[in-house]
Amino acid sequence: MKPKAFIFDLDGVLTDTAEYHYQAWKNLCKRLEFHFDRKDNERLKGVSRIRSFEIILEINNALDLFSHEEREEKANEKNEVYVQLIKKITPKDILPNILDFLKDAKKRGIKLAVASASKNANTVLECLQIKNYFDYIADANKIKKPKPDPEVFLDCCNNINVLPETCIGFEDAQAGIEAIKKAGMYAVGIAVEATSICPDLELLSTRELNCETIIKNWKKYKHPASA
Ligand code: B16
Ligand code: MG
Repeated sequence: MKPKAFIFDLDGVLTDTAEYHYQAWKNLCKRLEFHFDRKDNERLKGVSRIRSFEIILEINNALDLFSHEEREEKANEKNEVYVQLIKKITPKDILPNILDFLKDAKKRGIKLAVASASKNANTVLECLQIKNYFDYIADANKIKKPKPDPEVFLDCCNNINVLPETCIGFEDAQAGIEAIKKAGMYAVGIAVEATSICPDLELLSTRELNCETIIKNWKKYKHPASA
């Protein structure tokens, strides 16, 4: 018995784009004369683009300042800067051990998918040159409810024809762990900050990813659906 699929978050799991998101938001915040620092940026991990801008407005007590359309406009301005910045991404930006882990999983016949909140996921995967490893990449433009809703993980399961309880999800953000658990999947957390919902297996970094160990832990796990 082995898991049928591994479903990965992108930013913070396969690569680290947080710095580029930071620079792009910082650029917008400077123009708007808003406060925004690296600690604030931590709160945006795994959060959708528009929700990220709302968090920045909350931090600056400026929720009343922009209409819904204006918020979209500002978030798009941030994205234009972000799109320029991610052009710099190369295979060197793949996080440690990820490539070996993907290869090992593929060899074992485990399907691979990407469940990212990022509408730029395809571009990032192309720059990393790992797009071909995946059987399915969810399109964030088509996902109606952002993480912590399980929609993006369930969309992956549907498209690769597997049941969630046979899958393992990999995430670095609290909202993502919550989404995986709500989808009914086993959750592996990678360098997740203190969370209210704990992953089933916690790793300090991608260096600790190992198919053998993860499958062994997954087998020991008593799935709520089978309890
Ligand atoms: P975009 P993930 C998330 O990706 C990022 O962690 C988050 O910081 C970002 O705001 C979100 O994607 C949306 O990204 O603006 O490119 O659509 O962690 O779910 O892979
Ligand atoms: Mg992430």
